[in-house]
Amino acid sequence: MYRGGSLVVIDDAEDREDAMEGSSGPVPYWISRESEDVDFYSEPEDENCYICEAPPVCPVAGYVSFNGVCYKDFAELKTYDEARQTCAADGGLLAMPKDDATNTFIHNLGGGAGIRWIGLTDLGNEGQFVYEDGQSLASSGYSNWHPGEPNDAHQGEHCVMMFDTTHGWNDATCSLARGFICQLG
Ligand SMILES: [Ca+2]
Ligand SMILES: [Ca+2]
Repeated sequence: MYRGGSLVVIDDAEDREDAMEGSSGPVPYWISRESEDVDFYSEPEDENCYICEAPPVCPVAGYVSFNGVCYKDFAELKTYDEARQTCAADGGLLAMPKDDATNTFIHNLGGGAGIRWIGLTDLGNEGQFVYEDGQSLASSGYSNWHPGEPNDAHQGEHCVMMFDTTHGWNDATCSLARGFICQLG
């Protein structure tokens, strides 16, 4: 029932607000002191009750869950390869948005406050974009290219970034230092 969480006493609405802060999904559980019945979401029946703090949804600090995948926005500027290594150090990959809801979610993680690398390149074959997990963009059924992109401009652009204001995608030079988004799982 406790799923590894710890118990804290909730005496009033303010405590409840504190306990709920930062939680997402079906946590925490309200547990009546008298009955110990588990009651998802609903208000406790008696004023002085317990709440079970669920363990973190994501296994690494700073990550936020969306549709079962944990994402984290990094504002620090890194090249695509450096960004990929940072994600790998957390046990993950650069974020791979494969639908509009996910694309919007990860864009909003950083508040749209900067360009972000996502986990998509055509480093293997020019024009054939592949996600970091090996799935081809063509087979994913989704893309969100900014108008006029990908254009493989300059000396060749093989790494994909998400623009800050539009969250449209642009192929860009992999050695540019930009923010990035990682995902776990
Ligand atoms: Ca290219
Ligand atoms: Ca481009």
